[in-house]
Amino acid sequence: MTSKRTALITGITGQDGGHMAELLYSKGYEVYGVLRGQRNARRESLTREFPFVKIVEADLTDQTSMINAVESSQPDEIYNFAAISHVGYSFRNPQLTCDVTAKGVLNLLEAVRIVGLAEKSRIYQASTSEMFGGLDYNRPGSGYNEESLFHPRSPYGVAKLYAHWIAKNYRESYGMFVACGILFNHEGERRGLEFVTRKISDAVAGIALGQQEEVVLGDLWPKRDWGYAGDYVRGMWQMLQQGAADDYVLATGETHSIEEFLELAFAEVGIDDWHPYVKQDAAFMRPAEVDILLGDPSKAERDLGWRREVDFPGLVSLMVRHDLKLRGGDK
Ligand code: NAP
Ligand code: F7E
Repeated sequence: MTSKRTALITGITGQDGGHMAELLYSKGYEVYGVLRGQRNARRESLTREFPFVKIVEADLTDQTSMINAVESSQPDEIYNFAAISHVGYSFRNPQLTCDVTAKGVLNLLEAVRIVGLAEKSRIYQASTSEMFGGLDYNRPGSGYNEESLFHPRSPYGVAKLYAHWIAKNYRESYGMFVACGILFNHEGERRGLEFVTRKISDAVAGIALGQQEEVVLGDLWPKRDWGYAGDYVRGMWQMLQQGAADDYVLATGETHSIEEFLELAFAEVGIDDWHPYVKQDAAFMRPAEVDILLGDPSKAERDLGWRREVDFPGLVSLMVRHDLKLRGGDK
C-alpha cells in the first residue's frame, strides 16, 4: 500500500494557498497549512472552507516555528506562498517586507536542512514578474522569459529577487529540489480586495446593485499580464513533478491596461461608460511604477505541458459575476 503524499503550504489563507489546497486535496494529498498569529481573523473561514487542512502554527520570520512546521508535517512538497505580497504596502513597510518576503525564505530553506529533509522535500518558491521592472529598464519585447534581466522597482520586487536567488543557491549548493515559478499577475474569486482587479470587480458589483457610487483608484495606464489563479496553481504543481528542479515563467502572453479591465468589468453589468464611476487619488499611486508586464510562458508550455484555460474577458467576467453573487445580486 502506498502512503499518501504530504504537502505543506505556507500562505494557506491567501489566494494561491486556497487554490492549491483545493488542487492537492483533489489529488489525494494530506495537506498541512501554516497559519500565523495568535488570533488570525482568517482561521475560521479557513477551517470552514478547507476542513481537511491540518493547521500548523508558525510564522515565516520565526525560525524555530518553521523548523517545527517542517518537522511535524514531514512534507514531500512545500509550496511557499507566504509573503508581504502587496507592492504598494511594501513601500510603506520595507523592513517588514524584507523580513518576511526575503529572509523568511531563507528561514524555510534552513528549516528543511536542519530537520534533515533536504533530499526528501521538494520546494516551490513563489517568484514574481515584479523582479523584471518594466519598459524603462528592461524592454519586454515579445515577453519576459526565464533569461530576461531583472530590475525590481519596489521593496517587494527587491525582496523577491533575494528569495529567488537564495532558492537557486540552495538548489545549486545542496542539491535541494527548489523550483521557482516566475509568475505574472494571477487573479480570481479568491483575490484580496486590496489588489486592483478585485477592488474593481467588487466595486462594479456594488455599483450595479446600488450599494456604492464610485471606486477610487490610482494610475490607470499600467499594463499587466493577467491570468486566472486556478490555471496557475496547476503549473506550480507540475513544476514539482519534474525530474529536476528548474525555473519557469507562467503568464498569458497578453498585456492589458487597468482601463481595459474597467471597460470589460463595467460592460459585464451593462454600463458602457465607466468614467463617471471612477475617481483617482494619489494615495493609491506608488513612488515607482512598473509600467508594463508581459510574460512569455513558452518554456512551461513546452516542458510542463502547461496551458491556461481562462482568457482575459473570461477572467473579468468570472470575477464580476462572483462579486455580484457575494453582494446578494441574483445574476
Ligand atoms: P496573498 O493572497 O497576499 O497571501 C499571502 C499569504 O502570506 C497570506 O496567507 C498571509 O497570511 C501569509 N503571510 C504573510 N506574512 C506571513 C508571515 N510572516 N508568516 C507566515 N505567513 C505569512 O498572496 P497570493 O496572491 O496568494 O500570492 C502567493 C505568493 O505568490 C506570494 O508570495 C506572492 O508574493 C507571490 N506572487 C503572487 C502573484 C499574484 O499575482 N497573485 C504573482 C507572482 C507572485 P495572513 O492571512 O496571516 O496575512
Ligand atoms: O496593482 C495599479 C497599480 O496591486 C496592479 C501582486 O500579486 O502582482 C501583484 O502586484 C496595477 C499597478 O498588483 C490601484 O499601481 C491602480 O500598476 O493589483 P496590484 P501588482 O502591483 O501588479 C505581482 C505579479 C505580484 O507578485 C504581487 O504579489 O494597478 N493600481 N489603482 C492599483 N493597484 C491597487 N492595488 N489599488 C488601486 O487602487
